[in-house]
Amino acid sequence: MDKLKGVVIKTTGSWHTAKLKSGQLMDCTVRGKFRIKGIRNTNPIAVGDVVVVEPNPNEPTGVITDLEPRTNYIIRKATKLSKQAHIIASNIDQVFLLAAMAEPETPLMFIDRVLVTAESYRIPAVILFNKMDLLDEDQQELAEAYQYLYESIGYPVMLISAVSGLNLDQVRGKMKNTTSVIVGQSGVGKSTLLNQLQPGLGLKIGDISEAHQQGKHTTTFAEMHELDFGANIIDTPGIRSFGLVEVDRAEELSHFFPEIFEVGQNCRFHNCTHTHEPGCAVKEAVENNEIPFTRYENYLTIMKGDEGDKYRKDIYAQ
Ligand SMILES: Nc1nc2c(ncn2[C@@H]2O[C@H](COP(=O)(O)OP(=O)(O)OP(=O)(O)O)[C@@H](O)[C@H]2O)c(=O)[nH]1
Ligand SMILES: [Mg+2]
Ligand SMILES: [Zn+2]
Repeated sequence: MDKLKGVVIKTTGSWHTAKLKSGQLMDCTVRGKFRIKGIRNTNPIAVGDVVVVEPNPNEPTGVITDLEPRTNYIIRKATKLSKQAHIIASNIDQVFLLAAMAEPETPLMFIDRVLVTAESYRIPAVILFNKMDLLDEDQQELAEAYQYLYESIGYPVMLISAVSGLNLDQVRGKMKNTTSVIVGQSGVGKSTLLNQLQPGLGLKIGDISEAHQQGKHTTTFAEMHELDFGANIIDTPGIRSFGLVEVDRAEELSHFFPEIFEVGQNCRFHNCTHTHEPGCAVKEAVENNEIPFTRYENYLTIMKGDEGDKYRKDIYAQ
């Protein structure tokens, strides 16, 4: 039978749902081995993959026989201690990082690690602060300060509420005509936001645990949704740990902090790590409040690494 081309919109264990050119959805298994050079990934096929499908005779199912090269992908660790990686999504134009000032509060460290990962894959990132309807005046001011902080670096930031509808038109505008992935901790409202953007989508939504102020990992598989205003959005399960960024030399980490990289051009040493060197323009800029202190602090934390291995920076998001 003829082979068909499709995009994977959902993967659950050994079954993958491909959307074929005709618009038809087909559940498929995989034949063959698909590996990414240099990483050990637990899932051979991810949401966003462009695949070749061979339909099974006399059945509505098919077999994925080929995978087109991915333009990009984002990965997370398969489990906290594992050296294996799980591909969250591939072939994406944009990452929407959904954060919240409350219930659960997103640490800036989480935001910075996600941004580093997005930079390392050269995928533009947009930051959304959700649940603005829950905030008192002081918290709102803090959210505005964070908006200023990240916008001054160059990241678009939107203060939104998936419940009240605040600024969702801005979000739609940014999503339109793209394939984007939405990531964030469990409970920040990723699925709620998509349900609001597209009434009737009917994604499952979880509670926030009162004891821990965390979500309950309601979304368990990544899935791509085609929204009527013209956007493909991949909803993902809440993440604790994000991708892995491998840097060959310590000074490379600053490539993923755009403002540190820019100022770092003026350091005395071209291979300055901005930690201890004399004539460091970055340290001076931090002292003069030209580089946000929280960003520099998080740069140092990531630089130190979580596993003590100098050349391997594991980017945990909490
Ligand atoms: N007050 C308020 N609550 C919100 C908002 N957005 C989401 N929530 C609530 O937050 C809780 C978690 O929402 P979900 O959409 O399930 O969160 P998620 O990010 O998809 O979580 P996982 O699927 O577990 O990763 C639900 O009780 C939502 O009603 C918001 O803007 N304001
Ligand atoms: Mg969800
Ligand atoms: Zn320096």
